[in-house]
Amino acid sequence: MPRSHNDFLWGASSSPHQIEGNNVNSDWWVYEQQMPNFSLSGDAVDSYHRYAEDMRLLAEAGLTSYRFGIEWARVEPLPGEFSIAVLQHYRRMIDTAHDLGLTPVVTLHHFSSPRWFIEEGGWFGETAIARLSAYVTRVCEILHDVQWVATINEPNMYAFMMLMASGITGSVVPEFETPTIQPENGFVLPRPLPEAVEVLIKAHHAAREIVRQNTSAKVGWTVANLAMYADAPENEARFLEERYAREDVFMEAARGDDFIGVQAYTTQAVGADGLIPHPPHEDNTLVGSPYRPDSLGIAIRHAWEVTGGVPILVTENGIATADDSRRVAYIEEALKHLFAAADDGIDIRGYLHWSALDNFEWGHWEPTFGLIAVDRTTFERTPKPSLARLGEIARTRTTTPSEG
Ligand code: IFM
Repeated sequence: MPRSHNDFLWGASSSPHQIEGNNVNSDWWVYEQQMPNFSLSGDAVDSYHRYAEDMRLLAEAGLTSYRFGIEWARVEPLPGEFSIAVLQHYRRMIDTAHDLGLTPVVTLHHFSSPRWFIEEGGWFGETAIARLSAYVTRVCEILHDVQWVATINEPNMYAFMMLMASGITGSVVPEFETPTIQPENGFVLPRPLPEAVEVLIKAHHAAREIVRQNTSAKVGWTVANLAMYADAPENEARFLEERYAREDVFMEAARGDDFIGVQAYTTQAVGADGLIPHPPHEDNTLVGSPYRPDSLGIAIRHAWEVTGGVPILVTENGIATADDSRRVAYIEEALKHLFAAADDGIDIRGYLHWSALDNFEWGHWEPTFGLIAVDRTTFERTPKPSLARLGEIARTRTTTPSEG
C-alpha cells in the first residue's frame, strides 16, 4: 500500500521543450512555425534558467520527486557534436533535485528531437538507432546516481508526431492511412504505423540496454493509457483491436523493464468504426476530453495486467483546467483509484502529477495543466492551491482532508 511506503514518490512532471524555452535546434522549433494555428514556444516559461526555483517550490510544498527531461537537441546540436556545458547543466539539475530532497525521474526523449536528426531521415532513416544510442551513451555520463530513467515518452502518441514531422520536413515516410481521423466531428489520432511501432520498440530496447550497462537506474518507458472501452457490446472486438494497436503493443515491449510509466488523463470510447471523438460537454476539460479521474485506476490495472506485473510509476496524470478547484477534486478522486489499485496488490511506486508548471501544450498555451502558474512576461511563478493540496496528500498519505 503506497501510504505505508516511505519511498513512494510524490511528485510532478515536466518535459524540456514545454518549459525550457528557446529550444532552437529542435525539430519542434521548426514545426511550430510551420503548422497552421500553432503558437510558438518562444521563451516557454524559461525553466532552463529557473529550474532551481521550480524545484524549490515543489519541495517546499512537500513533494519528494520531480520528473524532467534531457533535451537531445541541446546536448547534440549538430550530429556527433556533444555539448559538455549542456550536459553539465543537466547534471546541475540532478544535483539541485538531490539537494532539495527530490528524487529525479529523468526522461531521455520527450517528443522533440534535434532538427538535424529529422533532416537526416529521422526515425525511418538508417541511422536512427545508432544516433539515439550515441546520445543516450553520452547522457549516461551524468546519470550515475539517478534511480529512475524513462527512455521515450508516450511512444504511442509520438508515433503520430513522427508522421507530422515527416510531412513537414518532407523526409521519407511510408504511406499511411488515417481511417480514424474524423475532422468533421472532432479529431482522433490515427493508429500508429507498424513501421513506427517497430522502430520505437527497437529504440527503447537499445536505450534500455545502454542505461543498464552504464548506470544503476531503474529503466522503463512511459506509455499513454487511453482507458478505452467499447461503446456497445457488439463493438468489443473492435475495441480490443484498437487497444492492442494503440497501447498494448507498447506495454508488451515493457515486459523486461524495471518499471512502466503510466500516463492517464481521461477515457476513450471505441465504436464500430474506431475511436469516437469526444462529444462536447460542459464538464469537458480545456483539451476537449471528458472529466474522468477514474481513468487512472483503469490505466494502472490495465498496465499491470498487460505487462504481467511490471512495477508501476504513474509518470503523468492531470487535467487541463483554468479552475484550480477542479484540479484539486480531480487529484483527490484519481488518487482514491490509485490507492484502491494498490490495496488490491498492484505494485505502485509513485505518483507524478502532470504538470509542475503551466506550459507549452505542443502548439497551444491555453490548456493549463500546472500546479504552478507562470506569468509569461515576468516569469514570476505562483503556486496554485492544488500544489499545496498534493503536498499535503504526500505528507499525510491520505486524501482525507486534515482537520483545521
Ligand atoms: O503535455 C503532454 C505531455 O507532453 C505528454 N502527455 C500528455 C500531456 C498533456 O497533454
